[in-house]
Amino acid sequence: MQVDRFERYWMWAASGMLVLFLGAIVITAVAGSAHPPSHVETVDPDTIRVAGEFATPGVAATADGGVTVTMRAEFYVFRPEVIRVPAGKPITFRITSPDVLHGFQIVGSNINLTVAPGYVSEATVTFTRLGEYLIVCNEYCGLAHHLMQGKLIVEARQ
Ligand SMILES: [Cu+2]
Repeated sequence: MQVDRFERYWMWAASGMLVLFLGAIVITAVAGSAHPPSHVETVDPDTIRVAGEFATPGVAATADGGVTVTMRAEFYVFRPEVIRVPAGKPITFRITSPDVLHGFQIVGSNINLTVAPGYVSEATVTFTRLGEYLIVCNEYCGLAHHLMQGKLIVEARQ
């Protein structure tokens, strides 16, 4: 079979790129411990309102000096609606939903989580700027989705 010289070059170049990119994926997966984002922690959405950590959402200090904010996103409110956290400390948000898919975005920060019923979404951030941050749901969740919002207040460290 006769293959044109330039076509052969391009076939080798395309094959080389395939090997290069596949190698990059394997190297980052093995050496860099990179893995696709996934939820590994599950909860029963039917019982989170009455049992477990999500039955009493709120802010709690952790032993390592940080803060854990346990939250529920549900039709059409975040619980708690107003959160007060200290600046300069790692804040870990743990949030789940008892009903449908919601979003949890803290405007002005890099926190943007999808909140799926049955799963716990978690992210940690340290706030350096004092003041109020708007929390919005950015996944359409129903008729009053546009009213679903909360407030985060970052206060000076006590
Ligand atoms: Cu929504």
